[in-house]
Amino acid sequence: MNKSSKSLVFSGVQPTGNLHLGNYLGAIKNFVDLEKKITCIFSVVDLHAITVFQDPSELKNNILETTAGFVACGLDFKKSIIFNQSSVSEHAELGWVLNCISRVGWMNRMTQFKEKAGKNKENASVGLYVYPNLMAADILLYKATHVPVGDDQKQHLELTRDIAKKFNNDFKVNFFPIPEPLIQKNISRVMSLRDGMKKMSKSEDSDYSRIDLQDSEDEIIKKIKKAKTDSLPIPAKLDDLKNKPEALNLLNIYSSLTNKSIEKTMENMAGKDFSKLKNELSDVLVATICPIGKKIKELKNDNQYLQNILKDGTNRAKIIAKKNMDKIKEIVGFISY
Ligand code: AQP
Repeated sequence: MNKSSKSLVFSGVQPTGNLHLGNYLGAIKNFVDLEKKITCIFSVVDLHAITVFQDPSELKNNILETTAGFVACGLDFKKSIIFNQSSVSEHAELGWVLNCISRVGWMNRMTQFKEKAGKNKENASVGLYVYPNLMAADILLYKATHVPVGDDQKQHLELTRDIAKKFNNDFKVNFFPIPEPLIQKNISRVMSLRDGMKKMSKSEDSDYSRIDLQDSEDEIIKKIKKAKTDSLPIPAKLDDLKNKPEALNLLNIYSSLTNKSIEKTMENMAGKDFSKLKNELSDVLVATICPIGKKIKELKNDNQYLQNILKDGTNRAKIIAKKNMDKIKEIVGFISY
């Protein structure tokens, strides 16, 4: 990562239910490393969550629970700005401006909309369709230079870069930096434990497809035991896992949690049964995830504490958002009073 005094990280997580191992390894673990080196803004992106209907009282709980998840995973809310997106109205304001910069043809290429809307796309919300423009607004509002995300968000990041370039070009300014994605090298996409071709996700029906950060030790052990693998021993070469996505996924998860390369893990595990890997993986998952889950549960008992974190973060985010939005309005040609 090329760091300069202007470097700034932005990333968001939707409050749509239990955080899972994919959110942790693909995004939040990276946030914790980054905040040690660079100014970071992390948002609980509630405006994104409502692109699919959310029960209002559940949404409130989920906003607080996601905040608890950030803190439990090790984020320092005194250092980084942690806030919920809807409390800084400039996100929606810039989202509209960017709706007018972004092109319908660009939107139509977004694969996540196609996946999420499925066959029923005529009935999907317009918000779900223009979600990537709001994501671009989240990032560009703070003139963020780096965005840590899972591999599933890569296409939206590319769109953000196109929108930033088009805005700068249309208005003949050099206002928005072109943000760089920061995608975990050793594990960019954690896959479902039941189907190695699908990403681990909150909305997948089967609980056995994912490890939630609040799972108990027993649940983790049971889920890993039931995870799909291979009847043959672990091969020595990565190439031999080409058609075995579930087996590769478990090895990737284990490598990421133990901070080893997949090649090193395979060197150590070659010839052993997958049951051996499953035992070791369960141990390392229990050691990593259970303390986080315990902390989330503790923090959830103190809503006021969590609300204070969001309130303080909102005040700090608003200062940057207002300053940049005022400038954007001036560039676009609006009159502000
Ligand atoms: N399986 C995954 N592997 C790696 N990274 C992942 N992320 C999500 N799933 C995986 C990353 O986590 C961050 C926050 O994701 P999000 O909650 O904002 O949205 P999402 O990608 O829509 O998460 P889900 O679990 O898949 O939710 P649903 O089921 O509601 O769609 C992002 O950086 C994302 O890349």
